[in-house]
Amino acid sequence: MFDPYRDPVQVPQFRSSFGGLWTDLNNAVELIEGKLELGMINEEDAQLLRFFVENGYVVLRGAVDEEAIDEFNEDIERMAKDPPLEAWVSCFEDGHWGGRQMKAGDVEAADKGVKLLDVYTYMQSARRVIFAPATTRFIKLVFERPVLAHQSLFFFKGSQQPIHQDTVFVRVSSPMEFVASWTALEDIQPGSGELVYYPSSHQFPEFLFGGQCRWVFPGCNELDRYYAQLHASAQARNISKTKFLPQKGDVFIWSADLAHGGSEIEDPTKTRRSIATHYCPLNTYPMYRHYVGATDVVKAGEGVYYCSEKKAKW
Ligand SMILES: O=C(O)CCC(=O)C(=O)O
Ligand SMILES: [Fe+2]
Repeated sequence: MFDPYRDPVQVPQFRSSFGGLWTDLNNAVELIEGKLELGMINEEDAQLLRFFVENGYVVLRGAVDEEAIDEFNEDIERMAKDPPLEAWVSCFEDGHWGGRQMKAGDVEAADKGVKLLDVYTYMQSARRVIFAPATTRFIKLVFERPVLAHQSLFFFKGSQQPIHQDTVFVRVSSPMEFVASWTALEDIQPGSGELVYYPSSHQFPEFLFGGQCRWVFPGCNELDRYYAQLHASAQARNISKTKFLPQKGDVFIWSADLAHGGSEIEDPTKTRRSIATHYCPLNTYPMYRHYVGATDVVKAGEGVYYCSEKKAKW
C-alpha cells in the first residue's frame, strides 16, 4: 500500500503506451550520467545523448567521409543510366504514388518526386555511407543492441513530404523502437526543399489511430486530424519549424517520434542529394516481413545488419 508519509515511489516511465528506447524513459538523463560515471560512454557521447533526449535529434557534423560520399554519388550516376533489376523507386505518376523498377532518366524527373529505395541492398558504397562509423556509434548507444537498417530513401531533389512522425508510416514490431539518419550528399542550398523539423516534437502528445494504433492503417481516414494535432501541438508550445542546412557529410539522426518533412522547393533547379535510412534494434523487425516479405538479414559489419522489403519483381 502506498504510504504518504514515506518517500513517494519513482517508477521510470515511457511517454508512450508503446514503450520505446531507454532514451525515451523519464529518467534518461540519470541513465546518461550513470553510463558516464561507469565509463560506458565518454563526455562527447554524453553531450550528444543529452541533446537527443531533450530535442529528439542530433546533428553529427562531418560524420561521413567526403571520399565515401563521392564514391556513392558516382555509383548512383552510373547506375541511373542503366538501372539494374533491383533498382526500385517510389514516385508520383499518373496522378498517384506508386513503386516500380527504376528507369533511365528518373534522376532528372524531379517533378515525379523520385525516391530510390533500399539502395544499400545492392550498392556497397551506399552501405559505407549509411553505416558510417560516427552514425552507427551513436545509434548503437541509443539501441544498446546491434542495428538493423531496413528502409532507405535516396533523394535527388527535395521530397516536399508533409511534416510527420515516422511512427505513423514506418512500422516496426516494437512501434517506438527505431531511429532514422539523414545524410547530406552535397552542401544543401536554401530553397532546395530542405529537411524541416519541429525540435522536441518527440515529446508531443501521441495520436492514436482508431483510438489504439501508432501507425496509420489501410482505410483509416484520420490523417488530416493527425496533421492538425501535430501543428497545434507545436503552436501551443511556441515551437517553430527549423530547416536543416547541412554541409556534405553531415548527418541528422532523429528519434521515431520527431516530426519532420521536406520543405517546399522554392528553386526547382536545385538538387537536394541525400539519403534517409531507418534502423531498428536487431531483436525487433520491420512489419513488412509479415505483410509482403523481407529479404534475409545480412551482416554488413560489426553489429550492423540490413534487410529490405521484397519488391514485386525480385
Ligand atoms: O528527406 C525528406 O524530405 C523526408 C524523409 C523522411 O521523412 C523519411 O525518410 O522518413
Ligand atoms: Fe519521415
